[in-house]
Amino acid sequence: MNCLRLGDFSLDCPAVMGILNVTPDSFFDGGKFVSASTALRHAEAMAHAGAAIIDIGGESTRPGAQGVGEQEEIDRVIPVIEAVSARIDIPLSVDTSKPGVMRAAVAAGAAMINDVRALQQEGAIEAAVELQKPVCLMHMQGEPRTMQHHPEYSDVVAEVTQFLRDRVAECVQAGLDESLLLIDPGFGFGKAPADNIELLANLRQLSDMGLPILVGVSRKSTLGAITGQDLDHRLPASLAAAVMAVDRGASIVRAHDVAETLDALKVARAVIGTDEIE
Ligand code: 7PJ
Repeated sequence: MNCLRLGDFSLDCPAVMGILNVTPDSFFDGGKFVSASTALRHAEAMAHAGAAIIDIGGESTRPGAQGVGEQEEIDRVIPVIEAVSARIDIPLSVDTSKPGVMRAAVAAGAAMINDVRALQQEGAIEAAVELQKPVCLMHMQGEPRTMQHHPEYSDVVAEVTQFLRDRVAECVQAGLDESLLLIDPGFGFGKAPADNIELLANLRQLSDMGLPILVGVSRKSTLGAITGQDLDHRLPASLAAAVMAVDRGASIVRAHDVAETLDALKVARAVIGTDEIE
């Protein structure tokens, strides 16, 4: 069963998107894969472990993170995208909000754009329309530097759903076909643990929009709040959350631990059957 075409690739869903942060400050793997050669090795390991996509990011969006300039982000991600796309036959996604980074990344071989700001940065929609690549639109309340200070919702599920509906409508109106869009509730982005849990429990409501759902739950702090485990001990909790998300309609799970997540999704796929996964 295919859930998304990425250029020459069609994905079998539920699929794992492996995370490759080329940042000095990401919350779990910050600083580990900054050079192109270590990044390439990690990308190869994730591809070997069964990742369907590798998501490459040069700006940390962890709570409290400061932004980086466009040129610095380009200098971080482009050599890695070039090195990985030259060596590994796997679609690459670029985790960015900046139009200049989107253009440079696609020119270097990226097949998809993953934007935690849902193309709201100035010029981002125009860049995406020009590039005509699949785009993941994610919900975030506020900005990374301050988003965890006072997240506030009267109905988190309704508000996130409405935001994504509005963004999809604006993107379609601007010239992006719906078939190029994915949606993501943005776990941990301006949300308290109770908000994240409510969103995960009600993820099905997002599938009414008829678009593939991407989720990122890997090692996030809500899992720490639930289990009491620190970052290094959140893999079992991450796998449980991934399976819950797929059971509620998620097509792509963004994860640090590719082999383990893929095994968990295979069990979900065997039990749920692929037909029910849109
Ligand atoms: C997400 C993301 C997510 C999407 C990050 C981390 C924090 N992109 N980028 N969804 N999280 N689409 O790596 O856990 O949840 S950065």
